[in-house]
Amino acid sequence: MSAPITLYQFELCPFCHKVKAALELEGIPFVKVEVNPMTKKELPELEGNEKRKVPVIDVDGRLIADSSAILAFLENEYQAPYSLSSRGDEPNDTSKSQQVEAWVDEDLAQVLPAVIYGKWRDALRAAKVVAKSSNFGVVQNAVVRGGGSLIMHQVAKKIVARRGGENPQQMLDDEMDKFEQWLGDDDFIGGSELCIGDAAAHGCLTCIQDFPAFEEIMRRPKVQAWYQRVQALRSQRRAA
Ligand SMILES: N[C@@H](CCC(=O)N[C@@H](CS)C(=O)NCC(=O)O)C(=O)O
Repeated sequence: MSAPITLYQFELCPFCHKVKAALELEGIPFVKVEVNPMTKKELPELEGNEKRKVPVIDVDGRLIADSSAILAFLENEYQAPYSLSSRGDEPNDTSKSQQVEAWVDEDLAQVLPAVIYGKWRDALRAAKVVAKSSNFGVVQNAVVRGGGSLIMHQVAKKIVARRGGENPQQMLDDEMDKFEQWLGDDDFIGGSELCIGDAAAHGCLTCIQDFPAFEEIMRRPKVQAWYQRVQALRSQRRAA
């Protein structure tokens, strides 16, 4: 059996959570390496990742960056115990899955930081979560807590400005309206079986589970039922 996959990540990165959701839903064992957001010294050098972004996975020495490329690799090239492509008689709606994954990358993953880091108190709390889940040493942890919250707050302000200067909570409500429409009365995004779109959206939302915005999203009964359905599969399939 090959070595577990290594996932280089930031604890509060929605794209990293997207990869974690897929790994768990596919039953693939993995270990996490928390990357210091200020130095990124843990992150291996990788061609085409000039900006040195996470997530990156290491599969037996092969490095892959970008959450969508990683999910495609896991689905197409990795022999995972479970698949996120339809295997049933009733084919899942692949185009909808792709549409939802693109929405997660371009909209949901952009709007969530604006909501959770928009207020100073939340930005500080987020930076504490990152520092707590890491082992960078006393000084670096303090730098991450202080500097991290400053950067996150700036990032949030930029996102809001770029997206038209609306109220972040309103932006999130609009995005979740879209998601609810895609879901309709189905169990999963593509119909009766899980797809990559479910993994992407579930992972992205898991990223903010400790923040008030998450409770707000879970007030939508259909979204909550879907979230719990996917969560149950994640827990059941997660590799030991
Ligand atoms: N398209 C990439 C986006 C990854 C991304 O933006 N990662 C952020 C963290 S959420 C990052 O590593 N930023 C570090 C930087 O830009 O210096 C993906 O889907 O993986």
